Amino acid sequence: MSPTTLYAGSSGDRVYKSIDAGATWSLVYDTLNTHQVNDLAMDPTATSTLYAATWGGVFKSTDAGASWNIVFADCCVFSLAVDPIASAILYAATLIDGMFKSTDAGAIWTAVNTGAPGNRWKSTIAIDPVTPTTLYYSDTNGTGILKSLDAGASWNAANNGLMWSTGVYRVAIDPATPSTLYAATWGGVFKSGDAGANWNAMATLGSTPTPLDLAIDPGNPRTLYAGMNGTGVNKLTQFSDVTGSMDVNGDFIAGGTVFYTVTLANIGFADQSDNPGDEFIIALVPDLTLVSATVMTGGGVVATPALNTITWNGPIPWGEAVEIEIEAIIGPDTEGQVISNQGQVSFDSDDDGVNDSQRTTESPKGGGPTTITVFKEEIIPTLSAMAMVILAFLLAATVLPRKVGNSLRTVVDMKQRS
Ligand SMILES: [Ca+2]
Ligand SMILES: [Ca+2]
Repeated sequence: MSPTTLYAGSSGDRVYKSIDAGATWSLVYDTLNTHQVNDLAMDPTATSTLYAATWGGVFKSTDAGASWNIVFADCCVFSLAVDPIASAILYAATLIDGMFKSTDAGAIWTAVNTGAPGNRWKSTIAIDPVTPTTLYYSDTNGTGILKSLDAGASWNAANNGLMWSTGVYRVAIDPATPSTLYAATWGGVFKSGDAGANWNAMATLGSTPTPLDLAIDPGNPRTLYAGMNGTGVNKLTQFSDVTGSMDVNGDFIAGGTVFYTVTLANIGFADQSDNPGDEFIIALVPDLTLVSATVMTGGGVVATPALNTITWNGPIPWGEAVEIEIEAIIGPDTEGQVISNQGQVSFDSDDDGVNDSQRTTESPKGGGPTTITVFKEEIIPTLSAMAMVILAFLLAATVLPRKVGNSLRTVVDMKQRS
């Protein structure tokens, strides 16, 4: 393969070729001239074989673009995909008639639209580079993204979480991790980490202007390029962004046992690694005595009772969270006091393997430090006594229903007589 050889399809009816990595371009063939070229595809195993998706159908060249022959006549073909492993298998997405497939390098084409509606404007195909029987099929006026797991035989919607799912210009697949997808939509760029089952908006690539196309940097799949409507290309490098929240439950009395639940959530779009230093640390205030710490979801937690300190180290994949539970005992002579704690989260905001950013944990009950107000002890027996009275009343009512009924009837009878 010659990575300095490029082909470009033009809406002004031409295919151009460059043999110097794009420095100069020449018109390779102009008999496609009544047919706007919407997409070009290359056979990965025979790079002189090219396919062009046009307003007149699919054209094929076997001589690196010198000559072209029509192999599939259709009013409007928007995009093409070639199976990267079995390169005789082709897909063509059309406007009116939906998706077509050829298994013989373009000689015969068959519609493959089970579960997919026709009439799909600006429809595109993305083919999984590792498992080419997995395909994504999008458009801007229909049902958004459809996914096939059986080489186009059937299609199902894959739009969960996708705002403006009816307006999808492109699905791009991370070549290193094909379960990671990006979608350029009317609502901006979205990312999926689970092969299209769920989508999350990437706020840093917004919807104004609309992203019309996407490309992933093959050398660094964290870097995306988005072609924005009218304003050129935006570059986005994805980083991790970790927040911490800390809730507390238990007996809020002197000597009572309490449990803190710490949640470290990676709300960014890159994985947080286990870098040098602690990703989380908290030193409990002296009114608390640390008992233990447990991590529920990965990484390593260390409780050091002598220092009243807990640390956690580990990775947090993007979109995921880690939960740590801390058990402690409230100290004596704390009645009426407010006990306040806040942990510190560290993360790598620029993907250089060094944690450079810190955040403090926030209480889910309104933000800021996580607080306990220690009850005064005399309140507790009062509440217990009340509970006993209610229990005794309920037991009595269950055992003596008939007597209660008679009393009620007596009251009613007396009222009727008066
Ligand atoms: Ca670490
Ligand atoms: Ca860093």
